[in-house]
Amino acid sequence: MNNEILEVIKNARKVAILIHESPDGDAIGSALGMLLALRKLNLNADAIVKEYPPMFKILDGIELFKDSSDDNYDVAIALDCSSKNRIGGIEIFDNAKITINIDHHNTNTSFATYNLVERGGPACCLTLAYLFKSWNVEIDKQIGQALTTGIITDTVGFRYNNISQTYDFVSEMIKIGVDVTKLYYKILTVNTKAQFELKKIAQKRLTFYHDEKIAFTYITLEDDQKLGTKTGDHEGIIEIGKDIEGVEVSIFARFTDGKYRVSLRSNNDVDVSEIATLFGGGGHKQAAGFVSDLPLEELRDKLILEVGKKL
Ligand SMILES: [Mn+2]
Repeated sequence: MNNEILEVIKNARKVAILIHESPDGDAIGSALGMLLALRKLNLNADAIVKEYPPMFKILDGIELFKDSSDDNYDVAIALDCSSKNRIGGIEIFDNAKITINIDHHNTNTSFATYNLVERGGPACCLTLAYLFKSWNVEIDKQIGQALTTGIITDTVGFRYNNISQTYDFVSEMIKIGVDVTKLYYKILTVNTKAQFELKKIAQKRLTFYHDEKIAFTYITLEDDQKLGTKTGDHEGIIEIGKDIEGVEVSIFARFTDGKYRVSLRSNNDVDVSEIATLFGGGGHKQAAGFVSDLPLEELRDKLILEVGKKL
């Protein structure tokens, strides 16, 4: 599969690199890592990313991203997307003759011509690290910084899905000069002012269910408008409930684009990707999500009921 993908990309006139909407560090790191790797191979590629949280501006090379493109691409690569409807720039994907899907979500629907899916892997960026090695592309400091970003964010600072390969890779990256401490602080630890205020609101509203094994909280459109919230400011809210002793499942809902976007996190045995799938979404065993048209109370009640069945 790895070599087939390389052949397809080498024969392309121009390659489009696409990621999911509301991109996180893994999506952004994957797009940047892939773009830089293809440049090393002297291939013609664009990474088309409409918008991303400003903290990622510290990544070397991110200025190469295009926010839109009218170009024609014969090959399109979707990175870190569990299903086709998650892709930002779907029309570019649909217009490409050959499509490639590289991902690590359990629930990936294998939607492309070529599918390289490491189900349950800690980050798409780690999947790419192995792919680039198999292509004999040297992972230099710049590519390493991009890929490490995805690993730090998708494992939420090495808290989820710990496997030895993650540490082996990050260790290699430290050896070639990637500043992991700085990335960790700038991308994961530091809060924007709006993020801090949102966390205060979410903490105050947090409610427990089922013997305090489920934690639920939410942010309204009014909260976001009042605080001038930007992409990325909701990061870390789901962890408030998750990090409370005895909580098995943490739920966070926020209203955006006319719908509720719901995130789920599990501390132990509950597979939240199964719950997200019931509501039309997907994800991983410990981290999943979906969007819903339901009003907040109804959504909350249905979710508590379904999660309760799994406890
Ligand atoms: Mn990911």
